Amino acid sequence: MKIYIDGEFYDKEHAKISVFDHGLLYGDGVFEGIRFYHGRVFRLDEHIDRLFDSARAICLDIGLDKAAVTEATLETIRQNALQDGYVRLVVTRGVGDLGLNPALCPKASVVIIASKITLYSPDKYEHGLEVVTCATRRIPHGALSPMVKSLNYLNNVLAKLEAQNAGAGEGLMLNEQGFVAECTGDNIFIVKNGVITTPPIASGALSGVTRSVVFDLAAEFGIPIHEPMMTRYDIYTADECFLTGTAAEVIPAVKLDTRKIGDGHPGPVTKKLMARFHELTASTGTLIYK
Ligand code: PXG
Repeated sequence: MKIYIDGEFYDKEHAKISVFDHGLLYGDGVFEGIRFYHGRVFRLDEHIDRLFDSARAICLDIGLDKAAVTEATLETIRQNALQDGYVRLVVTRGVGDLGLNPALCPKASVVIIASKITLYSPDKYEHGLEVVTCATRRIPHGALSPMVKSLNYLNNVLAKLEAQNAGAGEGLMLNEQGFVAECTGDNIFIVKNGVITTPPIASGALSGVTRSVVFDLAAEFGIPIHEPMMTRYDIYTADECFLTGTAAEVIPAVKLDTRKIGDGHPGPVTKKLMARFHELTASTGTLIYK
């Protein structure tokens, strides 16, 4: 395995960063998770744009332009001769001292790992996930924007732990007001009376790249899609529910807090979106090997 660090490629054993890196000391940095299928990177430009927005939001100068980060990402996949997999793109504040001050970190570090990813089991795509509501609330905009895909994932990690301890596949996260935000690593959607609904970004959701693909597919299918503030009531009373994420793709959710959603089986709209999503990942994206 070849890993990119600041312009050089290293074997896995030698791919190391400093213990004085503020990404480690303070979670001071940003990241992206990107998928590639059949030699094409899916929605690469959207991921790069979000990375740069996340960096801008925390005053982090990546030190490379978008074209350079894009090329480094493609080259990392090529160095590993992969056709299908997952890219983890990490930008940290870089090496500083033991104080918080980011001004003492002269240069950001860019790390790119191309690998395989473990997905939910095929059984979950066929029969659907169980979701539980987490007591851990999504971080509020006033503390750290949940739109920043930062290296501070403790909020999500702790919520994921709750879900796992409850035996559920994913955890539903509410915001400080009790409105539905998203899941620990996925956005959430429902279908009710032929209309798709998902919480607005302002609720505390990440602006998911897969979420935006569902908006495109809804337009293609002529299905209305709305973004009102949502509560658990909306999910309990939905006809269908599904989650989206780079890792999860589009996956049905059939229970919330042990209650069946709809008839407790993946619904027709969810199945249609899953099928079309797979067509898109198989046929579109940035070519890796020219
Ligand atoms: N919400 C959060 C909090 C996320 O971290 C999504 C939604 C979905 O966004 P995309 O752009 O991927 O459609 C994410 C991204 C994991 C894992 O191991 C999940 C994500 C990122 C990194 C790792 O489950 N999800």
